[in-house]
Amino acid sequence: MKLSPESMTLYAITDSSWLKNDTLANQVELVLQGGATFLQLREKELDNASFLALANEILPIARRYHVPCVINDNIEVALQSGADGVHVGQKDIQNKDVRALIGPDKILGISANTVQSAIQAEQSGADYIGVGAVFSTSTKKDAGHLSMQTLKEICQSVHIPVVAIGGINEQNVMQLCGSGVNGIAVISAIFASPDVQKATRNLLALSRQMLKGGVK
Ligand code: TZP
Ligand code: MG
Repeated sequence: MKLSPESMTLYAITDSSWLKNDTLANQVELVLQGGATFLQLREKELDNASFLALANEILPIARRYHVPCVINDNIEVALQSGADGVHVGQKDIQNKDVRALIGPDKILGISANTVQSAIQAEQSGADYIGVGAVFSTSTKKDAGHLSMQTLKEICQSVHIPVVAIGGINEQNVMQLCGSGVNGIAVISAIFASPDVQKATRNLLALSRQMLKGGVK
């Protein structure tokens, strides 16, 4: 199996716009030391060449920690960098067979926020589904809000791991208890934190607790 459900426990997504006086490579190293179980490079402001250069810099770091690293949206950058896979949204997959483009061995993550799109994503060869926004977030302006009921129904409708995303922080992780998700995906609660390593460690512990059903 190229993707263990456990790798979804704490899925960290980069956003260099939060960087202050550090490099993304250093911040990623701290996040991986903190125990993140999966990494996605999501850099909306970079052109192809800069995104590829960044991927080439970050991938060896993720490899040292044996953490899978996927590229957001950009199939070309994913293939050229030799990343572990790609994560795409519903708009990115319209009229496109991403599985055929990346081949059978790369990880394919697809965003879905309805039961129908989740089932379709699984049928299109997704290895996992990202579902959100489960809480309100200012990181992705066009992310529609999703009820806990829909989240549960999506988890029950597919056979692949589901990771919840959107506005997740230390205060609300436990609300996902019993939803059926395999973990949490987080941008700002990690990368906007003054101490990314500590934030990662705390979120990892909380996610594990949530997955166990809330028992410490
Ligand atoms: N997709 C749905 S919500 C979201 C994405 C990429 C943003 C998540 O960012 P944050 O900062 O963890 O709310
Ligand atoms: Mg996208």
